[in-house]
Amino acid sequence: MLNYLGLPAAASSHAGEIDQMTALVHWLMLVLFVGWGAFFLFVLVRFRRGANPRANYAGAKGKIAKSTEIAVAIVEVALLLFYAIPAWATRVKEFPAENEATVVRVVGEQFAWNVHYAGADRLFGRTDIKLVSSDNPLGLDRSDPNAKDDITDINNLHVPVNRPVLVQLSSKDVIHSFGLYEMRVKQDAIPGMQIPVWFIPTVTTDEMRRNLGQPAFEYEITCSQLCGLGHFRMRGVVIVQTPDDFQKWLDEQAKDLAAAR
Ligand SMILES: [Cu+2]
Repeated sequence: MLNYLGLPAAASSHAGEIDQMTALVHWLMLVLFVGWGAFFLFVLVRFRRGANPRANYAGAKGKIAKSTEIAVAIVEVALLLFYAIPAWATRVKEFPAENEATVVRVVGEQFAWNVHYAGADRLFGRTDIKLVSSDNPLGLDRSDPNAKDDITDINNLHVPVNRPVLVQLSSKDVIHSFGLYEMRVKQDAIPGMQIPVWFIPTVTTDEMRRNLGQPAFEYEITCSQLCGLGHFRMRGVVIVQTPDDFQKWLDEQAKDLAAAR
């Protein structure tokens, strides 16, 4: 719909609203650019040296310029107060209930995204920084009863379609930024903080591949904060599945976990 802006495909329930605001801001900026550009050209001609050999120390008194400036400021304040802030508030004031959402912890590190599901008991197991190793990047304490069924993964975020996804986002080392372009999600991951971010994916990966005619398409997780030398390779994928496929994946993970024990 808003393809003229070159936006990525939209695949979440709130994407349309964000795109509308992006378009609105672009149009406003275009009007300002043309308006102020024309004013600048006018001033160049009007106050050229040839027509004004002596400087006027009182300066020019332009009513139109002043009222235009005030009008632009009012429009900008209105956009912020009545559009941008309320739109942001709907994202950060209320979060989906945990029992109605796919709750997943995502922990950024140099240079990967660790993914942690609570498993069948819906309780996240204890994690401890002392247990962090290359085999256990989340430092998950498997001796904790809540951790027994926990599923972990790296750079692969499986989620079911049309159900809220509640990501509890944090970082192990430096500030990263969790960017899902097709979902119109971007949130900094900050060490020492757990920040909730949510979205409702509306198009499965398979469906999007068909829609775009790109069989290899993936919803990418990009780190959108320059976080170190390997920043460029800090990428993951979101695999949006049908509820059945997602459940199948969860069951497989649980089976692998039981086999490993
Ligand atoms: Cu990063």
